[in-house]
Amino acid sequence: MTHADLRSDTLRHLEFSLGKDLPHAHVYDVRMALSLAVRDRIITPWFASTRAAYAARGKRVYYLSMEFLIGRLLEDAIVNLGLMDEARAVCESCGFDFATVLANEPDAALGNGGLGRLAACFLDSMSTLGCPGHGYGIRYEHGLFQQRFEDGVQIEEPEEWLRQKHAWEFERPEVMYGIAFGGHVRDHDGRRVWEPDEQVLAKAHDTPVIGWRGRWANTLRLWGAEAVHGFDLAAFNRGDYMGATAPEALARTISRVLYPDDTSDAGKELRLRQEYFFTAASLRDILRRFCGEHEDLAALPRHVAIQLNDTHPAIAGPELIRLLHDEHGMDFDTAEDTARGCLGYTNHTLMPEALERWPEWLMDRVLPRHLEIIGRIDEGHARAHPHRNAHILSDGNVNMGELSFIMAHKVNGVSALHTDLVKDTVFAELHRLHPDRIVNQTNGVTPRRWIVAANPALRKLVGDTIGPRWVSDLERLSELEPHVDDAGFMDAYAAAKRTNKEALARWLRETQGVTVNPAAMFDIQIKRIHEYKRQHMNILETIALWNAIREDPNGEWTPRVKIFGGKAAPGYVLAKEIIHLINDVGRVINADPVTRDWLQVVYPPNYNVTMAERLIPAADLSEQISTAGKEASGTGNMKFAMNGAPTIGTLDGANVEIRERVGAENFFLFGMTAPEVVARRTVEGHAAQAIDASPRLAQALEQVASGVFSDGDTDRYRGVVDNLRHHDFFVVCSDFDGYWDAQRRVDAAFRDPAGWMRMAALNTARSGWFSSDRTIRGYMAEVWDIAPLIAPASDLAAE
Ligand code: T68
Repeated sequence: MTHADLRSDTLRHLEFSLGKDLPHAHVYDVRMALSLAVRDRIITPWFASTRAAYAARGKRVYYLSMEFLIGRLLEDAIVNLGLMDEARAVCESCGFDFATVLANEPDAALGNGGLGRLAACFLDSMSTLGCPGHGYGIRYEHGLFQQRFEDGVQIEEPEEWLRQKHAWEFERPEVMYGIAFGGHVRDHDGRRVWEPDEQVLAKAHDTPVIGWRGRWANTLRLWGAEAVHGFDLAAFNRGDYMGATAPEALARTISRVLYPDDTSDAGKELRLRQEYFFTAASLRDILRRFCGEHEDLAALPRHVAIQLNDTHPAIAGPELIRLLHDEHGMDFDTAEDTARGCLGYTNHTLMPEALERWPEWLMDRVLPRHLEIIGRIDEGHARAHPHRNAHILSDGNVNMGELSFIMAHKVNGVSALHTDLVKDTVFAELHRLHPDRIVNQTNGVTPRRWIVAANPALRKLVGDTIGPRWVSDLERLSELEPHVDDAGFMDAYAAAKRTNKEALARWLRETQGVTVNPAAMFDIQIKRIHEYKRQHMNILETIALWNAIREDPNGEWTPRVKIFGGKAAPGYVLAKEIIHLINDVGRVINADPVTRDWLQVVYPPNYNVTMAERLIPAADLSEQISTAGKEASGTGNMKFAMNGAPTIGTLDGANVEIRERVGAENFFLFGMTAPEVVARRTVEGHAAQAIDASPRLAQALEQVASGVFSDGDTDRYRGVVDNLRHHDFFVVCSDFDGYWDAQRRVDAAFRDPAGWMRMAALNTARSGWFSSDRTIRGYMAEVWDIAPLIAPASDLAAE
């Protein structure tokens, strides 16, 4: 395909799909027209993949996730289709800057953080590998809230990504299911029959997901909620205009918002309804597809693998049993075994407050038949394991973790350490009863988005050095390793990093009005704000560093820009206090002429996928400093490493595996191990002890408490300070000195530019294992038992 084709298709869409001619086109029109022209090029491989999947009569994977944090899609599609140069030329020939056109696309924030972004990376890898499947989720009208700062305080505003037409989706009004809620269960001739009292329609919206070089495309199917009878004409005719639209508004609430909560179950009935809504619609769709091809429902596990992304779709177990038993007449035990044969469950957290539990009374009110089925599953499990001590139903609650475990044939953690902890802690008892069920699948990230699209400078250098095959076979990055001794390569590697840092500096100047020195170390911590991720430890270390520089302004310092990004759940008071503190500290430090050349703090608001794509390629240092045992895996840590930012971090989540692979000498380790953290917590007064032993920490805390950063207000940070001094569950105080020391090792290392760049390049060369292609291969072999339908891309001749 040539540039002329893409241009004429874009102009055709501009005219006939957007109703504009070029002289009057706005950047929106050009972006939409280009998106449609690119989308046209996905259709043929998409159809071909669908046909191939049907022809194979084999197995398909269904990835059920409440969240798909896909971000922008145009550049991704262009990159995968290899249309970069053409697309740029089209924009320029139309008089538009390519980057401006790409930036016009809203960032689809249909997720909170790691869990949602992982689902998006998995879709990309499944399409790249030719693993036939669908992603199933919710088409939220409002994605994760938009964050802005008012005097340093987080303000949440609604996200409006669907104000404009979504260029990538196909609405499927013919694929619509009625999803029932509430009511009662009655006995009819010895059969239990659910008589619900409410129905909401689930309508499908499909987005094709194209893999590398367009060799395969799967579908992301998102459900939108609609009313069965959307408009009450009688009410309207009576003049009750609000009442007339009430049924529609009520039904739509189900797909209205993404819960902005990545820590604890929202505890709301609406959340349970959302979970059932999309799970039930997806299962109906899966069975419809299966029944179109096969007769015998007992064969379901041979054709259907359903993966539960955390417990949010856990109701899939009882719902599938309900469909097979109540509606298709399969006997209960066979239905249960059949469902289990299809289901896999991925655990993403060990934090007790994040494990979903629903009160039985609520489950009974919303899903009465499901509660009965859950009771029967629990009883069956108890009969089979009389001495067990793990219950689905306990203390008036339905434990969704236990339900997911018992209803899945495989359960997985998301990093080696996390999987070990899953076996030893949350599911110790169930693991003892089912010793073969838990497997590990360490997370990964797609190099198409996180290197090829996000870091063109590095992409070019890698391609020029080792050829093009690494993109679909990331372990080939190891071929870069011999080149770290080649001065020419290392100069180019440093130049690529410098280019990215200058681009970030420009963006910070233009959008935040902040001037930073691109020669300074860009030290970045971007992730959801949470006590366990310990952004407050980072800002306390920043204060201590500021104090140290002020005491010895002529000392040997390393210039640093500390960059933060991330949102706090709106109801998480302490996390919001931490955001305020970072902004306050930044305001004071950035105004200090003594330290200005050495230390700056920057916190651009509204961190999202698009901002991550900008920040990660420009990073020198990756902050992965969670309390050991708390971060299930992390995926940002992998993106930083492959983009050449060494980690300062604890032995937590996938940091452990990153360190093993990049080499201990290319990783700044500090802090207690997971067992040491557990032991430390049992020491009475551990925080006070640690503060007493660390004058630096004591001083920084005292400055925060006494109002140095809050215009003398001694109340503002009472929450954070008191928590650290008296409680400190996340052992910030006990890890502080270790963190400080590691940061000084970082300073020293950064003062040797050649040594630092070597470390950065080795991080790139040795992080190929963290491709989500490797992760998906693992799921295919060990959880889904499915083979790809295309040959490995690495078998292809180089382009
Ligand atoms: C993250 N979990 C883990 N949860 O914290 C992270 N939770 O270590 C891991 O790398 C990542 O999952 C992928 O495995 C989350 O992101 C949520 O976002 C979430 C959302 C709703 C409710 C609970």
